[in-house]
Amino acid sequence: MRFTSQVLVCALVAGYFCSQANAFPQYLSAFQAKYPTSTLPSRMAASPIGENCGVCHHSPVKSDLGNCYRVDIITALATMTIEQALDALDGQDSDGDGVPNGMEITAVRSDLPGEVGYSPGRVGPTGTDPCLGAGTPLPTGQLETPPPIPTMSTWGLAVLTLLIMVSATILMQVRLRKAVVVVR
Ligand SMILES: [Ca+2]
Repeated sequence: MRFTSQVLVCALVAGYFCSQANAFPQYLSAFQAKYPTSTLPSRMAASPIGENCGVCHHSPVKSDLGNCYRVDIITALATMTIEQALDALDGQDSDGDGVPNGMEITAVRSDLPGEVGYSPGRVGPTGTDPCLGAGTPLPTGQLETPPPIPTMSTWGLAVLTLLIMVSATILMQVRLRKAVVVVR
């Protein structure tokens, strides 16, 4: 009887961990299906993190809360599927760096030719996680906050306006001179 109970408990525990282990590739597959151009998973595998699960997890510890993106995914999964959760989080900013998740994941990396995507759960030049869980999060060692989109300063806009006005004035003068010559 005791032996039977022990076998049952072992089977349940093994089943739990198997289901947990199987869930991760399923979630990663859903991520890759939604963002097929992103090279983030393979870059996480090549980084000090060492595996593509680092998109969400603190490798090698999978049982902790994970990075900011995973925190949001866990919350969303309470009421929806992984596909719906990824859709719902696409426009949100999980790591609080000012850039929506979907935009981070699909951004072309000017600093890494051929690579696409920043981490939606990590920030800064080392890829640290502002939502630190209980594990041992390794930095990516790469820029994980997209550089700000360059915007034109007020002075730049004023100079551009002045150049356009001067160019238009010169063009009008040239056309007027040609018109005068034709009339004469
Ligand atoms: Ca972000």
